[in-house]
Amino acid sequence: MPDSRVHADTDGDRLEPQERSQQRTETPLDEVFGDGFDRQLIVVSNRQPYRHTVDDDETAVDCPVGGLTAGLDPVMQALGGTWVAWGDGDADKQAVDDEDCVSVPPEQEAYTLRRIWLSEEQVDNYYYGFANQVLWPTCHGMLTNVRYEHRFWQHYRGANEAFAAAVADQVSDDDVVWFHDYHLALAPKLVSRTVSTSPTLAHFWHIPWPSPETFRSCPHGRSILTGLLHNDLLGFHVSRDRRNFLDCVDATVPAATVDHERGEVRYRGTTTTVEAIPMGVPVDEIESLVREQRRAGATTSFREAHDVPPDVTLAVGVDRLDYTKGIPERLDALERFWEQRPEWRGDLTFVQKGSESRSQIPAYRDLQRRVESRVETINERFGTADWQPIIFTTDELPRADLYGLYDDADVALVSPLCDGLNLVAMEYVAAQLDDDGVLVLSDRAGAHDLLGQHALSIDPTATDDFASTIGRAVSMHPTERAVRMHELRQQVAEHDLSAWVNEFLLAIDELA
Ligand code: GDG
Repeated sequence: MPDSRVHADTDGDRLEPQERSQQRTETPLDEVFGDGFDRQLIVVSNRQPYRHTVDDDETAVDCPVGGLTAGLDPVMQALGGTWVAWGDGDADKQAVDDEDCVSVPPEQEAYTLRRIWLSEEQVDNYYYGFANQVLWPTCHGMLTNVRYEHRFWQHYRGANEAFAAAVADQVSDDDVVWFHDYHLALAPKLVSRTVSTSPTLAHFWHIPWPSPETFRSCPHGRSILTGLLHNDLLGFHVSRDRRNFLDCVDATVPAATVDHERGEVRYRGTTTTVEAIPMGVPVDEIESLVREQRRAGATTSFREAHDVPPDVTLAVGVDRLDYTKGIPERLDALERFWEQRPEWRGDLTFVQKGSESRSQIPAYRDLQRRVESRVETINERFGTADWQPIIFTTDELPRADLYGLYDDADVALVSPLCDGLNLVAMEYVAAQLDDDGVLVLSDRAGAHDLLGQHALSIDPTATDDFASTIGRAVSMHPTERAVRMHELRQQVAEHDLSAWVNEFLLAIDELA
């Protein structure tokens, strides 16, 4: 069965919709998102924003937690339109009408969710196969994790056809279709071939784009590129990915003309504008949830539940258990730190929240075992009767509790080996209402382009340097913390979620 406990682009654990709406600040959304945008929007993503399940013979609706679905749901509520996604809930089929549509959110009915159905075989080969064992490791430059089988590709194409057919049913002339991520690279081409109308097609690619040298080994790489070249607009988080994409087109698609300076590709009658527009996090909402947690005296509840005394410094890492996130490297650096700085034994506790993810794939199961065993070794080596160096949990926290934990944490360790952006780094910064946290950030995360100047920058594989940076973070003078965090918060506020949506919609409006 599909894994439903992972995050952001693809994935998500589930919250009751009521809980989500309680978590949202009272903003006049239509003034925040898409100001002046009056075209019908069709969002297309692998994961759906609402899922119907059967619970004790009763139908329940839950929501994914994570960047993409949680971020775009308020946009769709404000603008209306249709969201096309895979119906993976066991009661999803009962909830839809004859056209596979259901109005959401259940309590407000602001837009239409159009579900498409995938068989178990399709999910195994399209989602766990081509998307997550070919494109994901290739785009992250981790070619040793690539596993390719021909059936992966057949089903990837089949699933993209199913998404494209659903879009074709819904779309009319002046509409904007906004595809998301690496699951749907062929859908733009399939839609443009199917429909007689001419909607604007736009795509946001949430993960990195590799160099031509790496991309060269991607099975069906040319089809992936030409699929995307049917979009009018293609967005990446950072300019490095945009540049790599243009270089890959140059190297792989001779029929395409690439204007590197303008970021435009002309191919078979379509001009694709390629932009770098980094996503953001809902800063107002995070701040208001942190304030609520403070009022309720709940920001220290994680610490209290795990018996960490108030005077112990707390560092935190929050990730899906993914081999791109650099979790073993982080544990190596912490071990080195406690080795070299014994005075910090008993005085620093590290919390690693690691959500289980894609556990049908061997590389993910191996990673989880490796992380668990490293945590055990370090805890046995340094732990004492009243101090556990590392608290590792796979439990999902409701967003308010997660933001409360960020608020309580003195330091965040964000150490991916490769990452499109990294929302956790931005969420941690947004939650530092008193400007008193320290962000340690890998120079390989897209977020480093925005935050690298005021975060403590690390190479996640340079264990000694990483360990001494942890030392610097935990002992940083409050004035330096405040100066750095103030700058970081300004960056994150300037590039928040609504700024991302508005910039992307504006870029659509500005297309020739
Ligand atoms: C992909 C790209 C890009 C985690 N644990 C809990 C929880 N989370 C939420 C975090 C954050 C999200 O999951 C993870 O987002 P990331 O950006 O860190 O990572 P990916 O899942 O790999 O996302 C990435 C992103 O797409 C967006 O474009 O930044 O580079 O790989 O939002 O808060 N949320 C809750 N409880 C948890 O226990 N509520």
